[in-house]
Amino acid sequence: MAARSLPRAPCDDPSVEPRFGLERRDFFKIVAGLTAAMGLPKSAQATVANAMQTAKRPSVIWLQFQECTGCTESLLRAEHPTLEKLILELISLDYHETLMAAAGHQAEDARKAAMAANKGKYILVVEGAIPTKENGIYCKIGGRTAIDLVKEAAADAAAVIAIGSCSSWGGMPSTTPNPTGATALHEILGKAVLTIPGCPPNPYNFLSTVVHFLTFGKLPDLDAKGRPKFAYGRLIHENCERRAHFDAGRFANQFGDDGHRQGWCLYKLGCKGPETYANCPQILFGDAGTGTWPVGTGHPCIGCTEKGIGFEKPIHALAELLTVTPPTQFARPAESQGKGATAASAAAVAAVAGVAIGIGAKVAQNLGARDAAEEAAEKKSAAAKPE
Ligand code: FSX
Ligand code: SF4
Ligand code: F3S
Repeated sequence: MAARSLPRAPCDDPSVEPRFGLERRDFFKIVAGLTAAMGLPKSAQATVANAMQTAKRPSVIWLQFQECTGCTESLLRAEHPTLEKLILELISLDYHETLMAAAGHQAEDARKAAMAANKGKYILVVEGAIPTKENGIYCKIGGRTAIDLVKEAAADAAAVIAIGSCSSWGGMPSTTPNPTGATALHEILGKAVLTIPGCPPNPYNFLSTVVHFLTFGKLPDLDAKGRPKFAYGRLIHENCERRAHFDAGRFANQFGDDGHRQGWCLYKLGCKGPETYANCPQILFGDAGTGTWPVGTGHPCIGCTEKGIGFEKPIHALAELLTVTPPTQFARPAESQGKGATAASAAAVAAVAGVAIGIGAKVAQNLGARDAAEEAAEKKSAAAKPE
């Protein structure tokens, strides 16, 4: 029987990164990934690595209101333990209802103590929407409304992060008819906050945001909706592995049909990738390898990061094509497969040769006229030939 070596404590080995219990090689692989995910140049890797190893862990107070705890679950139940470990080593999670052992008055005291001990310095993370109808009675903790609790906690926070779509823009609880008046965090606070939408959000984007904060002492650049540009700057459609099929006009028309089985584009099944900003195809989910994101598994993106799309727009409804590229670069999504050339496809072919639509159609027309003229000439000469 082969001898089994006993596992060593990580810190016994000088080649091991002490803070995270990782081999240095693995640690630097993660640093390289995070640096790239934040859109920073390779030269920033050393600074990022240094901050991750030495920066003081910021205190984080995490509140949960109208939600399904999916944000927390996605953070803690990564297939591979590295992500969760990294996050918990980088921050000091001083209050989190799902994770703490305390309950009742003890939990209330723990929140107040954590806020007092880190006054003005803690990061407030809010998961879940905040109900506002009937003065907020639909979500109360310890006898106080979510509105009251979140305003109190935000007053002394150094930074406020809305994690998940519920907190970022209202998410699932805010969908029509929104019986509880579920509202986004920024509307309750009356000021902009950093948002990490997604239902659930990708924990890698939370980790990158924290690492950015530790490395540069400030939050990353945000878009108009408060989302880190490094994570939400591009449409899913721009980075989708099925994009070549879209461009070539190869679509799944039904779940389980030939196109679906072959991994073709899911646009006609209602994929919202063309109108949804997120980095899902680049960073994937669950740290479990390739294909681990909705479209990768064969399901259309439902636009879970986008207000007005996720949970509002029917799953089968066609997405608006937002990408600013010449329209003739698009395939003919409205055309059914297997049909012969149409005016649109003739124009698309002409556009590939760099010709504008109008001229393209003219070229196609001229080609047709030339063919007809050649055919007539051939017939004429054949008829003129002696028997
Ligand atoms: Fe659930 Fe979070 Fe969705 Fe909402 O994620 S995964 S309903 S965004 O607040 O817990
Ligand atoms: Fe990918 Fe959806 Fe765009 Fe098709 S429509 S390329 S599946 S993002
Ligand atoms: Fe959500 Fe679409 Fe990404 S459904 S997880 S934004 S692929």
